[in-house]
Amino acid sequence: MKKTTALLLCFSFLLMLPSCNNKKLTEVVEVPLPSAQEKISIGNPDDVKADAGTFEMAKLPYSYDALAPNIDARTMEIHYSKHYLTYTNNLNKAIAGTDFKQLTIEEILSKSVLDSTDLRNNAGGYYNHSLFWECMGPKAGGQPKDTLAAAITKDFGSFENFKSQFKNAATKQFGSGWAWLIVDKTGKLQVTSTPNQDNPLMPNVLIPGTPILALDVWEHAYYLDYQYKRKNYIDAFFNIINWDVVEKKYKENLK
Ligand code: MN3
Repeated sequence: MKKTTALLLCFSFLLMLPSCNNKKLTEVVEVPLPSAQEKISIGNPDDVKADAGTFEMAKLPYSYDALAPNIDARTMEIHYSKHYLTYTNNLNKAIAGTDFKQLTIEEILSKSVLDSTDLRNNAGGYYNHSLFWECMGPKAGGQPKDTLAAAITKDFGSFENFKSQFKNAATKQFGSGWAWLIVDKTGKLQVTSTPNQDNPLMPNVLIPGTPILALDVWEHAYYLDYQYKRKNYIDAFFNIINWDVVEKKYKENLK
């Protein structure tokens, strides 16, 4: 009797095996694929807000995907909503309870920010990115017009000369940093570059002046799309420079 029960149990078990296998196979097939909503996770820059503090994030004047294919949407989203947000929050923390709270960002940068690495990096990061966003736009690129075009020709010989100097400065900036078009204290246009989050308003720089065009050459600005090919990113930047904004800034700095 016991033997019969054991045999029956074995037989039942064997019968169950194919059914288990089938169930497993069905489960594998039924793993849900990511929905369209999960694949597209690009947010809205207007939803990103810095913590309460003296300085607010400059509004991104276009959507994250507006500069594609020159700068992809994911890079723009991470850059604006993570890197720039962090600089803004850390700048506000660094100046909380100090006299710097009464000053403009330009005044902070031109004063002794160099004494504090924290303030130097975050005030620089805040100012540099705020200008960078503004200098770019969809349906932009081409060449400057009118007053700025004439000034570029006067100070660089030609637009092509300016372009090659600017690209050279951006390419040769070793490691992380920025390339700039600035108006120096005599009103002349110059190209320069700075490391890290330094900028030409700071008292330590080789060529001081007021920036009117900024290019971020930190790897976080281009690595997802361009990897090590910084040169291709710099070339693409020229397709999205908003020359109307750059000219407006140039005119504000005319003596
Ligand atoms: Mn950056």
